[in-house]
Amino acid sequence: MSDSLVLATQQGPVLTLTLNRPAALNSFTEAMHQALRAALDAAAAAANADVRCVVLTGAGRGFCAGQDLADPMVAPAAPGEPPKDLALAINTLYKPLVQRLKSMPVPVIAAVNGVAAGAGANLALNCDFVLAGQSASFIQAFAKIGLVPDTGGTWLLPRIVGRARALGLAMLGDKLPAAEAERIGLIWKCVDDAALADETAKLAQRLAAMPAKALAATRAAIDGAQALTLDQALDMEAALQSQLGSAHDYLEGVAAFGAKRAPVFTDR
Ligand code: T3D
Repeated sequence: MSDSLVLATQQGPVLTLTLNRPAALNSFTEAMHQALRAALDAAAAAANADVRCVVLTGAGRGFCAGQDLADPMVAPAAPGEPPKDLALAINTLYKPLVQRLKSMPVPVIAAVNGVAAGAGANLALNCDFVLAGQSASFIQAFAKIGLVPDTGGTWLLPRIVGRARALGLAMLGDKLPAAEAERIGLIWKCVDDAALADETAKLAQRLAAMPAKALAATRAAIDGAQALTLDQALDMEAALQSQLGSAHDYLEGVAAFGAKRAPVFTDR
């Protein structure tokens, strides 16, 4: 297998990015962060109309074990040396990664093929869909090493599963099996391990044929509405419909409906 830290393969309009440090459960080094950002930036580039859905997954038996705790950027300083400031990694690597995911012009699916721990778990939860194999699990590992959930965990967890479960997951750091993650609404779906690739491909191809611009606006609206009053949300919806209603995909969607044919969406 290639020694690239992020493998990119494209099948039709679906780009799959595979985190590729299997010996360390695809934990994040600074270099893997840079490779993933570059791949996501390239997929998002306005000129890149070929990509209409992105899948994130991991090589080997894990999805991502979060920060590589041995990476020089974060590994505890030697005695007598000044402590490392972890905010540097957050501000320069994790925060931009979350912002990149949330501003992708196309849907992003996490295909969680094994353990997703710490920032790896929250990387998955920042995607639009999380599909997980039966043997996968989610661990908010931060408290076990004296940290708080990051990579958006403090924002995401209570919104997805409510405060009680958010605190339970974050303070105990227990392994949450994929089936239980689906049951409590933390993820979209848990499937048999053997079916994960096929189920992911089916969902990705389906999303790729949908109106990307409307899907990206839907993500922004659903997330953004969390901080709005109902009246503000109604105003935001009106503004978005105003923009989308004059775009090609709306005209195409309505025309296709009237003609009883499949629509061909191209806006991005
Ligand atoms: O620090 C900052 O910049 C702030 C940002 C923090 C973000 C974070 O993500 S903090 C949380 C970091 N992640 C963790 O604390 C998880 C640590 N890993 C584990 O708890 C376990 O590895 C797992 C529960 C994820 C999986 O357990 P298991 O038994 O299936 O596998 P293993 O044997 O523990 O790991 C396999 C190998 O991967 C092993 O290497 P070895 O001994 O075979 O050479 C292990 O050391 C390596 N590995 C796993 N996780 C990490 C890692 N190496 C470096 N960093 C890791 N996070």
